Parts: sequence; structure tokens; C-alpha cells
Amino acid sequence: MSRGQNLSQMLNSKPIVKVCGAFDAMSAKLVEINGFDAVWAGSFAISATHAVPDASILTMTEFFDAASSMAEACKIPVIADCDTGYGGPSNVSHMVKKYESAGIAAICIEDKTFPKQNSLLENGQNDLISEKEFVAKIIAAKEAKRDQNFMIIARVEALISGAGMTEALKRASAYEKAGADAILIHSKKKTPEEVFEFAKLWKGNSPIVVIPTTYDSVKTDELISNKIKIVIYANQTLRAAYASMSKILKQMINSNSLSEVKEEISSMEDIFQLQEMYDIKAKEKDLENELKKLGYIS
Ligand code: SPV
Ligand code: MG
Repeated sequence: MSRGQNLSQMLNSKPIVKVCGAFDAMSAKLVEINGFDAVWAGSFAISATHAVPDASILTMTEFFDAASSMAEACKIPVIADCDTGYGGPSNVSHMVKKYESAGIAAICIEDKTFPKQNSLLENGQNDLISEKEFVAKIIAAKEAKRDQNFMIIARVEALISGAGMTEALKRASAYEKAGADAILIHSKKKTPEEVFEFAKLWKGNSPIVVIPTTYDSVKTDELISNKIKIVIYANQTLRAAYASMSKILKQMINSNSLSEVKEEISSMEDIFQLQEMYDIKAKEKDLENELKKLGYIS
């Protein structure tokens, strides 16, 4: 079963698909180990790991390398945040082929102008491209995919940009008609009201995806009862890593010995497990036995 298929099946069988953001192979694997349904390879977190702004600074190749190493490291589906699609329809077409061949389950593109800025930035630049231009990108994405289960998620930024609910609904319908498999409705409000209103007014069949970073007190049950099918916790792993590393580093610079931080960091053993170090050791043993059989080792 392809990972796109796996994601489609989860959409059919689960009340809500829980996706968590990651920024590299290790964080993606932790997302998997801790029971999430899928990984979000988000542009904010990947940009942050390069210590650059989430403002279309990294190239497609850099985002692709990060997302594909996440897909290599885990079995659950990876949803790649592909910003504005790194150009026009031809760029989107090339991008879809690359991401799909790397075993990524879905891509998400948003209808903002290039270069884009993070949607949650205070006074960020959130201009929209025309509906027609974005529809062209969706059509290109749809034509480029080979596996019908590879998902194209169209991210509607009308509420973020201030264009309003009517525009958001109109665009979502147009994107679905063009071939989008899901609609991500993004909001930077502190409460989920506008997202719930969108879901109530949405007449399409495509599942609705949300990222409740700013309305973080919303409960999973409320998302479910308001027709939300995919929830993405986009950047908490990155922020946890930042907070934890900063705290430990502050302690370490002022301490006389490493033993002071020992209780607060993972063990080497934890990391050996994550890296599957013992698999290598077991394989070495097997290899030794094979070489013995062949008479190379006595
Ligand atoms: C990301 O995680 O990169 C996103 C979500 O696109 S947001 O930061 O809210 O724009
Ligand atoms: Mg992003």
C-alpha cells in the first residue's frame, strides 16, 4: 500500500487524522513512535533548522531533502508543506513528480504570492495570487501525480490575508473543482470560530484541514464535531527542541560538571534505539556467521 493510500484510508476510517510537525528525520521518527497518524514537513520548522526566515528563502531542493529524509526515516505518511509551489504550474508539476517518487504521501500548496511570509507573522505579507493562477497550479499538480491516492492539499489563505469568508469559500470550491483532494483553511484568530464557520458553510466533498497554532485551546472533540478531518500540530516539536536545548545550554554554561544536566536529557541508550544501532550489531553477527560458513573466518 502506498503512503498516499494509507493516508486516504485513515481519512475514511478515523474521526480525525492527527498530524504532527517535524523538522528532520529524528523528529519525524519521534512523531511516529509517539502515535501520530502522519508527519507535517513544515516550512516554518525546516527554515528554522537552517536558521533562516520562513519567507521562501530555502530552495525547493532544500525543503525536498528535509521532507524526503523524514519519509525515509518513518513508515507513516509525510505531508510536505510546499509553500507556494516554488514557482508557476511547471515548477509545481516538477515538484509533484519529485515528492511523489520520494514516497511522500501528500503535498500542500498555498495561494499566496512568491516570496511568501509565514502566515502567523505579525504584519506579515499575505497577498493572494488570483484564483485563476492558483487553479492552474492545482491542475498542473493533478496532472503530474501518478498515484491517485497521492494527495494535493490546497491551502486557502483568504482568511489570513483579510479577503474574507465569501472569498475563502469561493476559492476552496474552485480548487476542489480543479483537482485538490483536501482544503486547508488557515486562520490566525485566537479562537476557532471562523474555521468552524467555514466548515459549516463548505458545500464541497473534500476533507477540511486545520492548523490550530493560534487557537490552541480548541479541543479535538470540537474539531471532529465541526467537520474537521485533519488537524496539524505544525511547530510544537521545533519549539520543544528550542526550549529544551536553550534551557539545558543555560544550565551547562554555568555548571561545573555535566552530571548536573544528566537527568534532564535523553540517555545515549534512547538515541541508540532511535537510530536502530542494535540492528547493525545484529546484522554484523549474521554477516560473521555467513562468512564463517563460507570459510573466510574460522
Ligand atoms: C508551517 O508549519 O510551515 C505552516 C503553518 O505553514 S504556519 O506556520 O501557521 O504558516
Ligand atoms: Mg509553512
